[in-house]
Amino acid sequence: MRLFGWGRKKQDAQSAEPSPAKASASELESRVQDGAGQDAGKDAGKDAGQTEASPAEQTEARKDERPQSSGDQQEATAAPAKKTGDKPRASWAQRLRQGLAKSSSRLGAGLTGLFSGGRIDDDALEELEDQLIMGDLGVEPAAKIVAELRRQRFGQEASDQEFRQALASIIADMLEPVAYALDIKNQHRPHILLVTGVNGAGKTTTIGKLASQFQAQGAKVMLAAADTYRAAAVGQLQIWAERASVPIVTGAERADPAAVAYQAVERARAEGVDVLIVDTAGRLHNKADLMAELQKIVRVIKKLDDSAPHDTLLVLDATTGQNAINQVKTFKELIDVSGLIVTKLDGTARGGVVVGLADRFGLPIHAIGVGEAMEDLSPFDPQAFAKALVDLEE
Ligand SMILES: Nc1nc2c(ncn2[C@@H]2O[C@H](COP(=O)(O)OP(=O)(O)O)[C@@H](O)[C@H]2O)c(=O)[nH]1
Ligand SMILES: [Mg+2]
Repeated sequence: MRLFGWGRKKQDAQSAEPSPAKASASELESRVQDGAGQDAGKDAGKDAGQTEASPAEQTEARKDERPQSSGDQQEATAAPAKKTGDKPRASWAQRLRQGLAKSSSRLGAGLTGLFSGGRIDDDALEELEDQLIMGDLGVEPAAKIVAELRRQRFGQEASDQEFRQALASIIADMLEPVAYALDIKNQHRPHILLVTGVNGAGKTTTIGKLASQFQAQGAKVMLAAADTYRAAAVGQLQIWAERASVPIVTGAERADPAAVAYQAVERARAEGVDVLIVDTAGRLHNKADLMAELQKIVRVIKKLDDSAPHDTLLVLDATTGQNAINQVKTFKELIDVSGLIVTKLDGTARGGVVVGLADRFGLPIHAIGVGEAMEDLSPFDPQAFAKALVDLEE
């Protein structure tokens, strides 16, 4: 049984719309029965009183409290999909377009000169390849895209719009195989997400966004501050925990991160937490240190749950462009990365790197971030992404 709307593969999302509400209702019932609901009250504050309300009432209650708990930022993604599903999608599409504006204006400007009323000939394709490489898609993906466009449309005349459509559809096809929303099942409780990535990649911010979105969908969430390398890192996660009204497990400064993770798993189990998200340090003295630390965290978590971590996410900063590719290579050597989240697509013209990541590694891309607010993280939608990237209107 899948618990959360967020946790379903995109392909399932349309067909199974009403089920998450049902699932979380029975889930909440069983929580109340086993007494875990009361514990939630201690830490998660506002959610406690809602465990006995009907799902509909909970939805309303959450909507009402949103502005108080975290500013007015959660509207779009926090609204449960069962309502209509349309509005949040539309506003995400807008934010995605705005977010990708720098990338698409770089690529889009190049395309405009290329294809206006022209024919898809050798010159145009060659120029397109250059534009794609300059747009940070990477040399190989650029060559593949051009080869496919050549195969489909060589010699044809096409309007600017038709060129962009053909291009977007080829790019979307390349992205489709890696577009998996995070698949949180209640088969593991807690479902443990280990979040890794270099310093500044956006780990803590992403954890905060995930926590608030899971929470808004009825999950009981807990955070673990296992980035003990800098005191500020714990404080930053604490702020996100408060904003999302979720409990957090911390240790003293320079505490053993594995010990923090261990305590968090113990407590999450005792309290019937659905999703435990573990923050980690991204910068230690050297690569060997980092590997030792991450592996120790994993080892210690496994003592309590052999199947954990259930997801090992690598957070990547899109502004680093092709360097993101190197980061994946490095982290794959350090730890068993199960999926990627790409952040800061709003701050860069290098959004094309997402295509390179998809093509190069085939690792799931679970979500992308286009800003610092709660709702600026969303499951990765290849069609919308490809269209926004080539500056094609919906
Ligand atoms: N513009 C933008 N900034 C982001 C995004 N994600 C994270 N940030 C910012 O990037 C900086 C580093 O993020 P942080 O979560 O602390 O990274 P960490 O070191 O990996 O935990 C912070 O200032 C965040 O607000 C995003 O999607 N867009
Ligand atoms: Mg951090």
